[in-house]
Order: sequence, then structure tokens, then C-alpha cells
Amino acid sequence: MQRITRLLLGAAAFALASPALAEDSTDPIVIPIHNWSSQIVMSNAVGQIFEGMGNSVEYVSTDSQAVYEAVRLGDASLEVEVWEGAFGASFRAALEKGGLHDVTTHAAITREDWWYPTWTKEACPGLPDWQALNACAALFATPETGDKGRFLGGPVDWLKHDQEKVDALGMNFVVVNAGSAAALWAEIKAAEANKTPIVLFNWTPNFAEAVWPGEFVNFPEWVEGCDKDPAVGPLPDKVYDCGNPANGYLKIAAWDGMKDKWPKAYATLQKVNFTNAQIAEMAKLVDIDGMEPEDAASTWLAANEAVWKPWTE
Ligand code: TMO
Repeated sequence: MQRITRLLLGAAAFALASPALAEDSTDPIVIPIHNWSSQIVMSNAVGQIFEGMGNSVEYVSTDSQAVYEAVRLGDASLEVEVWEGAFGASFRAALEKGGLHDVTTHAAITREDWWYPTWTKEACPGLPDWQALNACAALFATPETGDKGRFLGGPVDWLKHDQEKVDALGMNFVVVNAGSAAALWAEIKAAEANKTPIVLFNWTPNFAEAVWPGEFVNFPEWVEGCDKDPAVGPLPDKVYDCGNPANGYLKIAAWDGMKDKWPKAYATLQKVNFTNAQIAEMAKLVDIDGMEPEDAASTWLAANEAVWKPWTE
């Protein structure tokens, strides 16, 4: 009896102290997981924050382009890492159809594009200019690509237009897609042994920048519409005649129904905000330290309470 009274008093005090938000549904908040480490760790971190608030959470592995349709339809509740370069087009398409919205923008500034470790520049000193890279294409040839250079792309769901960029700019390169992020890191490590030139897809924030100094290739500057309107970009009759955004956004998206179904979790999601350094650290816990993503998330949360506790208040 006393215990129930105390619980009721506690609940009443909590209700007085908090803004008048309705209770969250007990249905699980569905968090999609993709195939690069920071997204998996961040998803687990946000999920563990929700669990700490009493919510139930379910993680689902989802294609990183198809996820925008899943969030729009409410099959997934949110997306914690909307990278402008890789997913801007899918995100915009889903926004136009309706059902999902832009919740907030992380402090992190992002870039995703062709990249090389520093030793590559010794063999091709005109870098990072893309035309200099193109003139050096033969340095990147592999048995698979004949006399053309190999560009090692990420898994196909990240970016669908490397080949279009090669075609638009008339580059002497062949795009070969890696099966996983781990395959990208293995290729850099293998190239490092003999300082073999290599050009591949990479991004920031990521753990890789702390391990292998390097640079992004400078393509013609990204301008909105370069992927759709031939007139946009330096070549009047080509689409994709440009690089990815050099100062891209990183957003959080959510299903429109989330704020009514889980209003408390949604109020917290609106405050979630990670920096470049924090995101690189999350990736490092997995890709360098070898932790499981859920352990990396709890380790990160334990070390950074001052950062995230205020998001729950
Ligand atoms: C979507 N990604 C961060 C791997 O470029």
C-alpha cells in the first residue's frame, strides 16, 4: 500500500515537473540499421536512450536508400543519419511524397566522395584535382579494369551515380563496388604495405581519418540540381558532372506519426545532435577497437552523460 502511494506520488511529481506530453505508446520504436559503423552505433545509442526513458525499441536491418520509403510509411520510425551526399536524393523524394519529415540537423558537417590516402599523391602530384587524377588513371589499373583506372566504390546502396559521374566527365575509370565497408578498409591496408596508389569511396566523419591521412578528390563543385538538370554543372548536356557536397548536412528524419505515438521519445529525438568528433569516435569503437555496436553505444553513453542526459529532460 505504502509502496503504491509512493509510486503514485512519484508519478504525480513527475507529471507536474514535465511538460504536458501524453504517454508514449508501448509499441516498439523501430530503428533502422545500415552498413556503416557510426550509423549502427548512433542508432543503438539513441535506442538505449529511449529504453532508459521506458520505451521499447526494435532494430531492423534496412537498405540505406529504401529506408526513406519505410520511414514515410511508418514501417521504420526514424533515421538518425541522413547523409546529404549519399541519401539526399532519396530523402527529398520521400519528403515530396509525404509521411516523413526533417526533425533536426546534427552539428556535424559531412563529405562523401572519391578519396585517396596521402601516399597516392606522391605518384600523382597534381591531386586533388579530378583532371590530374584522370591523367594518372593508369596508376590505378587492376587486372579487372584493364588499362583504365579502378575506382573502388562503396556498397551499391550508398551511392548510385559514380558510374554516371565517370561517364559524364569522360573519365578513364571503371567503378568497382566493394561489398562492405570492411572491404574498403582492407583494400586501404593492403595498398599501404607497398604504398600502392588507390582511389576509393570514403567519408567524413569517420574513424579512417585518424588512421590514414588523405584527401578527397576535387570534382566540379556540387550545385543543387546537378544530378537532375543537364544545364546545372560545368557541362551543359550532362547530369552528374559534379562532385558530392563538400560541406554536406547530416540530418535526422522521422515518420510524421512518431510525435503523436511516442511524444516523449520524439521530444528527445528533436534534441539529439552529434558532432564530427563524436561520430568519428563511435565508428572508432567498432572499426578500431573491435567492439560490438551495442557495446560501443553503451560505452559511448556511459562516457558522455553530460552530452545526452539533457536531451531527455
Ligand atoms: C553513407 N556513408 C556515410 C557510408 O557515406
